Amino acid sequence: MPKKASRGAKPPKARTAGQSSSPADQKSLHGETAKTADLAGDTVGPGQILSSNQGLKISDDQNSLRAGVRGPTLLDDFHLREKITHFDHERIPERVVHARGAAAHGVFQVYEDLSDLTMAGLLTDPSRRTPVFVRFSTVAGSRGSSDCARDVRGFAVKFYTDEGVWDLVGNNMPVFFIQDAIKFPDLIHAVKPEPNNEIPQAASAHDTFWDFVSLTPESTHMLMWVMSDRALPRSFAMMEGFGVHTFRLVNAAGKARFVKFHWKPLKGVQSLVWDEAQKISGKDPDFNRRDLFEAIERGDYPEWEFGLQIVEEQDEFAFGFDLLDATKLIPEELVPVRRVGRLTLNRNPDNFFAETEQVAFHTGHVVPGIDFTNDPLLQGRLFSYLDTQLRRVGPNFAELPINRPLNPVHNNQRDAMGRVTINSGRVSYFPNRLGDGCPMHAPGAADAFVSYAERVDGEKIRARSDSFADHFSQATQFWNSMSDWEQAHIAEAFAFELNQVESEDVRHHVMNEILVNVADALAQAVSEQTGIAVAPVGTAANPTPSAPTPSGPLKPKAKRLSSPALSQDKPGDTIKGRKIAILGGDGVDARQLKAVTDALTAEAALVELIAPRAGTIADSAGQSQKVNRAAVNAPSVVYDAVVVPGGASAAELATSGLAIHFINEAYRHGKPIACIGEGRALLDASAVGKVGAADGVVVGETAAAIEGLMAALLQHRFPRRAIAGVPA
Ligand code: HDE
Repeated sequence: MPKKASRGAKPPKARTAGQSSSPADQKSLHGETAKTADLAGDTVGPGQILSSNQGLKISDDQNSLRAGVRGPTLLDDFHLREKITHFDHERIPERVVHARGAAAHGVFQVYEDLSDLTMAGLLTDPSRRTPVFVRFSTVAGSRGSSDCARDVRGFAVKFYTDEGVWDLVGNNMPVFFIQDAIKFPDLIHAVKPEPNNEIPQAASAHDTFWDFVSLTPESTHMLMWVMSDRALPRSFAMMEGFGVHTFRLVNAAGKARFVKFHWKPLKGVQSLVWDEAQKISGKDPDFNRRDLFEAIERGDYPEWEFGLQIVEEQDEFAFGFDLLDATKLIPEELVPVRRVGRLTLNRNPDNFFAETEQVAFHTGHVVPGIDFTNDPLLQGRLFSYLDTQLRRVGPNFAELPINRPLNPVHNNQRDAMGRVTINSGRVSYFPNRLGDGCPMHAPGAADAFVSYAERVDGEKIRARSDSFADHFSQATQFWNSMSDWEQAHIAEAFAFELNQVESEDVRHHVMNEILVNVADALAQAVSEQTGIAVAPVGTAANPTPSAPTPSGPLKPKAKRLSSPALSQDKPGDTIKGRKIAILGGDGVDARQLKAVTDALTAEAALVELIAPRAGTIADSAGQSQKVNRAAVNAPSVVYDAVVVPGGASAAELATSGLAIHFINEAYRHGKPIACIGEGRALLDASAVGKVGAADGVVVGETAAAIEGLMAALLQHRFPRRAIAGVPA
């Protein structure tokens, strides 16, 4: 076995744990010849000679074997056949959902001993650094789709604990569309591209999705999240994560409590805006993936605090909703999130396929001290994930380096496609005498898993508890908790999606069986932007509901619900990792350029100098400055803010359509704009110049402009700007 520290402990490019990578294991696999084999991986390096998979040195790999230089290729070219056939088989099935993702290694450490709550070793020993592998994903799109689709983000964490692997397979939203796993194939069929023409890719803005949700009122709360800016994370490092279901923590005395798991990003929760996200999808479809990779490469490690919401068993029914219902969250104001540990991602995968693609999460992977509840969504997931890995990665998926536990595996499972372990001996059954009764059971061992002995008693029925029936109150709570601009973005998102829907029937039902039950203001705003009339159920225009499980209208007291913790309208406390464009050119003011660059990099923000062409420019002091990107390669949408220094370049930029577009677009997307001295010429030439003073638009001399810029960056975006007259 590899040393534990080799998995994500710290940047040194330690190889991902692989049972066969250590000399001891090589020996057990291949006897004395093992020293030549390194099954854990092969890095291209000096002195290596090209060989076939059979170990044969290859003299020429660029010309196939032919009969004469212009003759046919010969069938006995075994090297050509091996190379091409291996290539033909390079792809494995993409994930049926969450196909597009990016991942990183890291480490988790708990702050204090939580043994009062759980016996899980990773949560009781503050000195333990548990290696992790975390994969973020979008749900609906294919592997090659854009990062910035409006969608839920997966947030799946594999903890390689001393007691075995724990997979916490969560999302960046705390609730889900459906209450029962049996509906999942329907939900996914509805949201995926339509089956007749495979359109649209990675988008919920089409008829089948809205048809389904209009008939599934339990999805309303989740719809609110997906139509909010939470569905457009600025960075994986700037989104929250949630275990979604209610789980159980069990301590060594056997006492259980309910728990909701949270991840709180130390960079704060920040989003894109919809127009920006759509444009990034074309300009840089790898936007979030690139951000994650580059941040880790430069040592700006994404971090989250791990949070627990604990509910005592006797309080199971204290909330007015069912803890087993995954369409509900527990407001943080009712049960505070206790921050108990930290996750740090500090190493990029070496190989996307071997790690990010082949990693196989399974909600059934828990460790002693963590257990399930009867949430019917979770219960379905418990078999779905194992099933999907068997099909997608294969029956021996758990043997792959990225999926292996740190501790040894001994059992009587054998064979199947792609088996790596060479089990010796003749015993592969239990009970046995020939193998000394091994591998033995561990009934009394403190670190053995024993399911929580929950009492289960019930009739075999297909029915849902009445306590799952209120589908609108928490949707309204979400709406009530939003600031004015967040509500505006939600209404605009519903309108955008419904304007893509062709069926008037579907549009009508979404409005009159879903939105009217969330909030009048929401229904009204969407109606104005879509032309769909508001005609609630029971009125002459809409006499009967069509949803088979109507929740009934909004409960009057829900109108007062609010959970301020849900709003993103909070200034951040760091600008680490934000990307700022400096628009320059020959003659750019040298002192201003240096001052603003120094101020931003001192705060670990990223600065890119953009000029009309790549290469270098000469600043006002005659010094050569490296251009990071040529203007045509540098759209405003991939930056968080823009700075225009003075100098001779400013007047030239003021005549550039690209530069004017850059400013207009950054303004529309609410981004900080800072013009230093003569840099204001570009602002005046843009449509922003006609708007007059606006939040987050800073004009001044060097020190004042930098001060204003830094404050504006902490605010992230200025979504209340008047943008109607600004084209982009
Ligand atoms: Fe998943 N989900 N899911 N899901 N899910 C998969 O497993 C499934 C659900 C989530 O980065 C699949 O390996 C069912 C909720 C993430 O590899 C599959 C149901 C939550 C990932 C599957 C749900 C999630 C998946 C597809 C309804 C948040 C990506 C490929 C009961 C708590 C993991 C795979 C990765 C992936 C099934 C609902 C999160 C098919 C049946 C709720 C983050 O097994």
